[in-house]
Amino acid sequence: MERVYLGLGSNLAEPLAQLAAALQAIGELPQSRLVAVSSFYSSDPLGPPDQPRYLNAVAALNTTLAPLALLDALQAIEQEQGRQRKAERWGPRTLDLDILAFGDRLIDEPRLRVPHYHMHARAFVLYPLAEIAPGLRLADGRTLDELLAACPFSGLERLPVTP
Ligand code: PH2
Ligand code: MG
Ligand code: MG
Repeated sequence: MERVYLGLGSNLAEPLAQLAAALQAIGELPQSRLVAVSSFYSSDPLGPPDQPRYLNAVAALNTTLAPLALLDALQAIEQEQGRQRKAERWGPRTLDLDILAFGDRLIDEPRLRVPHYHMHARAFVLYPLAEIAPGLRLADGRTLDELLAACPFSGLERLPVTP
């Protein structure tokens, strides 16, 4: 079993329902067990500003799936929930599922880089991650505490209730 951390995001078509459905689907992945889910956070859009606010969360999964098999399964969930891949970088989306960390692996492949390449600068990833993985050390040696210290809690609102 390896411990995987996943970032969830949505800013289209009822983000709350999108994340709830995604968590349900993640909970049904083969060879895997969903072990924790953070609070949900409303966050300023990163990227083009003319898009709705995002709803973000982080989940922890134990799995024996290989990284690319997990990526395939996550992309199938994104597709199932109406994800349309567009050229626009960081544009709006019904569902985005990102592998943030995968055990102690460093992965650098065309389809997958782990630890997630942008997570260090994203409050909407680091603060929910800290709820469910305090003291985490990434495979490249960086600690979550270090990353948090360099990433202010800004543009972020922790929502009181998680469905
Ligand atoms: N995801 C993006 C682009 N911008 N902004 C926020 N607040 N949250 C996201 O999850 C997000 C984003 C592309 O993955
Ligand atoms: Mg993303
Ligand atoms: Mg993504």
